[in-house]
Order: sequence, then structure tokens, then C-alpha cells
Amino acid sequence: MEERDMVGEKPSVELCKGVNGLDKIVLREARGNSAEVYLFGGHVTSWKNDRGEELLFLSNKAIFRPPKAIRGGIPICFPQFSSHGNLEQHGFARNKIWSIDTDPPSLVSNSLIKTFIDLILKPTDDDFKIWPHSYEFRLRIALASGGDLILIPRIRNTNADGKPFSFTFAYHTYFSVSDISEVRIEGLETLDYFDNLKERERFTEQGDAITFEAEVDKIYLSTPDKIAIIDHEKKRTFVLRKDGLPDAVVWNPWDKRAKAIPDLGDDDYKRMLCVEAAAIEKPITLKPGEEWKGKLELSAVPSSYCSGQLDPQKVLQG
Ligand code: TA6
Repeated sequence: MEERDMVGEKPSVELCKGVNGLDKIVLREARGNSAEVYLFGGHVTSWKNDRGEELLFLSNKAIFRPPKAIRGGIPICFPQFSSHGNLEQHGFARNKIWSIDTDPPSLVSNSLIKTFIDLILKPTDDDFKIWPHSYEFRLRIALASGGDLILIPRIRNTNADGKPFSFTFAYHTYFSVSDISEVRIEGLETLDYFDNLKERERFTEQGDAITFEAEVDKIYLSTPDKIAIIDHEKKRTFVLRKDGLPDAVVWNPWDKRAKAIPDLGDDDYKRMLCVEAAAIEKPITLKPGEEWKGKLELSAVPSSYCSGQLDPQKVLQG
């Protein structure tokens, strides 16, 4: 694998070649946490803690051949979530080759975070035929010193014809879990959701925490800014903190549907769970010159941290 250092001020950010020679950026934070990002899709494919444990699920059958989106990691759904519109499923951002943004406009963020990369996606002439809008989609991907993975998307309408545009958005995050039957989500109970398995009808969640024993494909609406995924067997809790992304999709294909997905192993559904910070119910509309900014911060903490002094409810409230 060919590797070279990028600019000196960011010594732990390296551009190298990944699967099939695709450009990949490796972020290494001083304490040993790391992340990998492909320019194809602006796609995070790996996030590891300081013990080298992988925290994201990536399918062994992932194809890594544009324009087929990579199965696993964090695909970006833009400008359309799922089939909620006329574009291809989940929009085109995950199918495009992004660029490194060498001179991004300043971003107010934690100045202690030194390990990050800025990417940008802009439309080509061909893209105009699919979605007739001019935009700049900037994405900062950062690793905080505690290992948190932070994603900050900024989308600007650069239309010269005075036209606004609307979009829906999701970070289709595949978390790695020990066994889906041992996992529960806290923070979504009692909320309304659209059930994709029941013609997107609207229901209200009745149970306590959300657990899994069959296929699930739901869009929870107006969700809290924090959601916890508790993995009992791994004794690990993922905490999602989000801003500007009111909805949360929960997806697990379970056995039958997993078999029908060519780039997913038959049993992979047991080891993955998608919890996706999103803006779907109310599309975001930008007038020319306007910019939308969101944020997703992912932490992985030992569950003891959540069940003792800091229980899941406290994680969500605190
Ligand atoms: O986010 C859930 C979902 O929209 C499901 O309906 C399911 O199809 C999944 O995404 C995967 O979509 P993909 O296009 O990546 O195969």
C-alpha cells in the first residue's frame, strides 16, 4: 500500500490507497484511536478505539467499486433519503468521488481537536441532469482525543438562477454489535415513527427500550439529541449526539432480507445495527447563498460507565 504524509500540521492524517486502489484517508489520534475515510462516497469505513477494536460494521462482501455504495461504515444519504423522491435510492452523494477540501471556510469547532479531514462534493455537468442544482457539500470528519468520531456536514446552495432547493439527509451508520438479540436502544421509546415495512404508516412506539427479534426499518421522528445503543454482551454503549438531524432511522434487515442483499453476508445482520441520524420528515430547504450545518458525534463507552454512576437515562439526559 502506497502511503504519504499530508500537510505537516496534521501529521496523523494520511492519504493512502485502500481496497481496489481507491483513495483513503487514515486519521490517527495521539492516543491510538483511528478512523478511515474513502473519497469514494466521503464514506467512513472504519472507526477504532485506542485498543484497536473496530466500532463500525463493514461487510466482508462490500464491493468498493464506484458507483456501487460501500456496504457498512457510514454511507451518506443526500439529497434524498431512501426512495422518498425521484432520485436513486439514498441519493447520489454516497456514489460520488469526493475531494479533499484544502481551504474550507472557517468552522467554529473544538480547537483541541487536531485530527480531522475536510472533504467537499460539488456537482459536475452530468450531475445537473440528475439534480439540477448547484451546491457545495463540505464534510469535516474529526477524531477527538477521547476517541469520539465527529462528522460535521455543511451544505450550501450555490444556485446562480435564484432557485431554492430541498433535500433529505441521513448518516446511514452501521454500528458493530456483538449479537443483535443482546442490544437495545434507549432514547426512542414513546416516539412516533414511520414504519417502512408497513407502507410508511405512522405509529407510536409503545414499548420500553427498543430491542430486536425481527426485521426493523423505522424512521423515528423528532428524536432527542442523544440516543444510546447498549450492547450487553460487549458491555459497550454507543452514544449518538446530534444537531440539526431531528429524525433517527433504525434498520436491521434480519435473516430473510439479509440473504437478498448481495453484498451482505447471510448472518451479518446479527453483528450490525444501523441507527441513522437524519433529517427526513421535514426536508431542509435552502435559498441561494444559504447554508445548512449539522453535526453527529459518536462515542463508545464501557457499559459499566452507563449502568453505575452514569446509567443510560443519565447518559441521555446529562
Ligand atoms: O435506512 C434504511 C434503509 O433505507 C432500508 O430501507 C434498507 O433498504 C437500507 O436502508 C439499505 O439500503 P441500501 O440502498 O444501502 O441497500
